[in-house]
Amino acid sequence: MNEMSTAADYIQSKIGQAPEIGLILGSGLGVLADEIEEAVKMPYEDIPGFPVSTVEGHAGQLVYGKLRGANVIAMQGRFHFYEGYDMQKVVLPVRVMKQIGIKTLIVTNAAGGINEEFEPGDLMLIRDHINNMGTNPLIGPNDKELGVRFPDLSQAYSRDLLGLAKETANELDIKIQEGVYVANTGPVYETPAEIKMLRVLGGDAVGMSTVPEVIAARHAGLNVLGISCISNMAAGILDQPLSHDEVIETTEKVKSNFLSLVKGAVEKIVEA
Ligand code: R1P
Repeated sequence: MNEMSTAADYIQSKIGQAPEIGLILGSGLGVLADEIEEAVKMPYEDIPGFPVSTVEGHAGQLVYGKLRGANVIAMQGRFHFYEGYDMQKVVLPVRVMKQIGIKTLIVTNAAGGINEEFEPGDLMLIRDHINNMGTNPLIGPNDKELGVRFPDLSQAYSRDLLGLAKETANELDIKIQEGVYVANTGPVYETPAEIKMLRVLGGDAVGMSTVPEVIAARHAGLNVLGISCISNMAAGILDQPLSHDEVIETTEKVKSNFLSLVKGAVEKIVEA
């Protein structure tokens, strides 16, 4: 049995009904998993073949249960390429979540604002992305069981889900931005010159995750909703150094809007 099926079997032995929605919770955003009711928690180290989280703000467990009446499974902590995991490992959880039944993936992250109209603490719905990582999780032999050789990414982020999330934000009176997420490998934050370049290329926010997961999700036919928490302005915009502590502090401040937006979107996805 392959790594994916072994992990999926383990998770299925711990949970009830198949989850409809998978969530990947970014730096400092794991708090959403605490809202899940009737929670079944599975530490990554107990799941066969799973990597473990090494980054602060990433608890390192899967949480299954009910959110606004929907069966969901959330990754409280993700895996980043810069941690030393190869791309196959970075996207393994997405494939496992697909195997256990999810149809929709809500992917979240903490990101630096490139767009100067943004402010730290803003939430940005991801309209599109730029893969600036220099690699891709689909490199290598294509497993036809997972998806096609040449996946179409012309609508990597579902327009329907984007509309539904906007509607949710409006109803809840939550300020919302929309834009393009650029993924770099990290772990360094960008230089001011790189940020200038990314702005010219059309980027609105920058981070070190999400894009590999979204590529694997689209390959697997999942519908994707992406949400960035603008945790700081990217290098060179404000005259101050960047730090992961600041990232975590901002996500803490934006917690209540983030929780309301995601829960509201989940409710609408299930109703749709
Ligand atoms: C840097 O502060 C970390 O925060 C973001 C970056 O990608 C990087 O890992 O984390 P998430 O993308 O996991 O939210």
